[in-house]
Amino acid sequence: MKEFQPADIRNFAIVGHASAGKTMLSEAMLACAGVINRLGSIADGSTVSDYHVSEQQRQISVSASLLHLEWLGKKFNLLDCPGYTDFISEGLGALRVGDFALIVVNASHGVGVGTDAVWKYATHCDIPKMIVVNAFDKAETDFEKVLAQVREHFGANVFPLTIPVNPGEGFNQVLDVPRNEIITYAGDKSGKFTEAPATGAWAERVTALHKELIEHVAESDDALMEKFFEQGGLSEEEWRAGIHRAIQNQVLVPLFVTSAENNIGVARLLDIIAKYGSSPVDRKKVAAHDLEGKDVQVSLTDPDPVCYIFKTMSEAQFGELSFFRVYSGQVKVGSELFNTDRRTTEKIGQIYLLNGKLRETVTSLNAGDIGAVVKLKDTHTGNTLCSAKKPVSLPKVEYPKPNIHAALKSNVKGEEDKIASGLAALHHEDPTFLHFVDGELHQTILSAQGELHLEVIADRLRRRYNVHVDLSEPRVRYRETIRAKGESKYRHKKQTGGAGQFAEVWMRIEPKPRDTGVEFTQSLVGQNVDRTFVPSVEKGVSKACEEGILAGYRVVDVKVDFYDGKMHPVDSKDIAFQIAGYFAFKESFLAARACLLEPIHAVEIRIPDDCMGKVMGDLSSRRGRIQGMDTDGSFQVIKAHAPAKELYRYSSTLRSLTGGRGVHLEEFSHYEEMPRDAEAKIVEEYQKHRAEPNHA
Ligand SMILES: Nc1nc2c(ncn2[C@@H]2O[C@H](COP(=O)(O)OP(=O)(O)OP(=O)(O)O)[C@@H](O)[C@H]2O)c(=O)[nH]1
Ligand SMILES: [Mg+2]
Repeated sequence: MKEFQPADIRNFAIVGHASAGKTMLSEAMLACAGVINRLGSIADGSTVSDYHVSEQQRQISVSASLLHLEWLGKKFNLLDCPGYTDFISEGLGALRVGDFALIVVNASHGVGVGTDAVWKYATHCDIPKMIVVNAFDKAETDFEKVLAQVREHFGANVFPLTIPVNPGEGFNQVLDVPRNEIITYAGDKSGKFTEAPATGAWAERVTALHKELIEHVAESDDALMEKFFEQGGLSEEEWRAGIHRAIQNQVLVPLFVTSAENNIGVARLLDIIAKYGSSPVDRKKVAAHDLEGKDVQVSLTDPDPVCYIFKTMSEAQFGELSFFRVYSGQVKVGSELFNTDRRTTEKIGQIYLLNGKLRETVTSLNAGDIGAVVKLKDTHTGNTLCSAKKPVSLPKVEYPKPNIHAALKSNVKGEEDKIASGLAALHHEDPTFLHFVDGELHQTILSAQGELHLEVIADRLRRRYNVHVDLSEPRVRYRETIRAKGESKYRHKKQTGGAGQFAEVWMRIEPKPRDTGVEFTQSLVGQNVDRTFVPSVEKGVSKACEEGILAGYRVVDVKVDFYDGKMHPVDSKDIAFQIAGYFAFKESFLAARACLLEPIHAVEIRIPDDCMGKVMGDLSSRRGRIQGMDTDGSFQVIKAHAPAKELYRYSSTLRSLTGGRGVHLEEFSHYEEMPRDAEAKIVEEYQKHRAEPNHA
């Protein structure tokens, strides 16, 4: 492939709500440019972009794919991103390295929650947007309605550069506003087209739209505005020169119509991107930090190389691929770059240009370009690679916190190490999920962005690391405590065979305030018990507290006093007092109105106004207690306390209650006594489990 200078590169993220047609649009673009001979399909799992098994099985995108093509002498780097918010990290990384966002809206479904979200993220990344309304081949699509809805969400600057002439079945004609023409696309999905001047009503419409377009363009620049008023319009040359800037400062948000499935409307979209779309030159300088954390700028024209790793992915037969964008300088095969975040040096091996899983090698990449390298030693998503002479670090993408949890269980013994190293490797690829081993409950907890995300992680573990894992509801960390005083005089005596054992422990226990733990004291008087046995008793008590008594959970908030006992001159020894202490505590505990405590989480829920009733009703059925409420525009923010047990997969519930518009955060707050019936159930399950012959 030939070399491209920054002004000839078009980097963009194709984003939008789930199933808008982003992957098909990417496929159609590749077909237009001749990268592929015919369009693949989602149903057959034959698109270039969705080539992973997890994508083909589910018929959705799970991972952002890097694709590239050449159009009108420009190199396009497309990043086809998943629409499901479960895989938001992919879109965030792509928007970060894109020079603009191509937001796809499904003509039948209109603007969805995912559309609003990506608009917001693109704005946050400070990149311009273009909009594609796709699938006008579907019956009952209404262009005016979608346009009005898009404008309602994203403002009056949204302006159609193309309009469907014959939407519905057989859709193949598009009114082209910049050209004043009707474009007819070929029926063979090749993307080829013929042009004819607009006539009749279409001619009138396009003339009016054309005028409006020129006004938009004129608005983007004071000098153009002046000319516009002086001349009563702009010359072709003038408005064409101004359109790029109008898109840059978003005085014009261009909207296009397509049928990706039939490759209609795509070729002219490519034309406009090639001629007027953002290039790396539009963001010549980006903010960064030096090694001391001071603000610096990386300039496109600096000779020293600076790259940002926006994605890493492990591929069969290949090892780990690191996807990067060059922000300055040139990256060459064989060169050494410094990883500022890890403080290590990496040697650049093979550099690849990708089209999904198809790869071609190049020897270097210029500033502004996007590619991938393999087998870096210690470089992960979010790292900066640069010249060791001038180390800088580009700001990392901020990912949302995971808020759905599951326990990961292996059905085969001895796989723990493989699972742990697999999870660590997957986490480097996808920082939006977390994992940790809960030593207390002996389970591995996976926290992710949604149920689908959890499943995809488990799938990847199974496939790549050949382990047999299942997801289940995580066990909850209950606690055990008492509500009254209790006591015991426990005698431990063993005289069968060998040396005997004797110890008697007299103990009193009483409740302590919440979150104060277990306190062990002794108030022995006289010589009934040798003081050397106090630590033995304490050890026995600690063991009982750790094991739990009612249901196998740790004991908390109890004051224990060892106040008297008995011993035997020969048979009393450390182990005897440990055992006596252990059982004395258990006895007193059961005599002290023992109960379970459950963890309560503080949740913050953000939902649209119209979902209040449903969400509040659901919260109260989960034993939630409202702590406060706030308004944020058309959203309500509810703060509440709810038992952890009741919040299992709450993010999925919230999504379905709010049509995907609600989000929540949760974190541990405190422990509380739990309702008797719920407690009885847990105790019963524990007893049943203990009674099983093989229980460990
Ligand atoms: N009729 C029609 N169907 C389309 C069109 N574009 C895509 N589809 C279908 O819509 C479904 C979703 O298309 P995708 O291209 O996978 O959509 P996406 O936006 O990439 O979806 P995610 O990446 O999973 O969010 C598939 O069944 C496509 O065949 C179109 O222009 N017309
Ligand atoms: Mg897709």
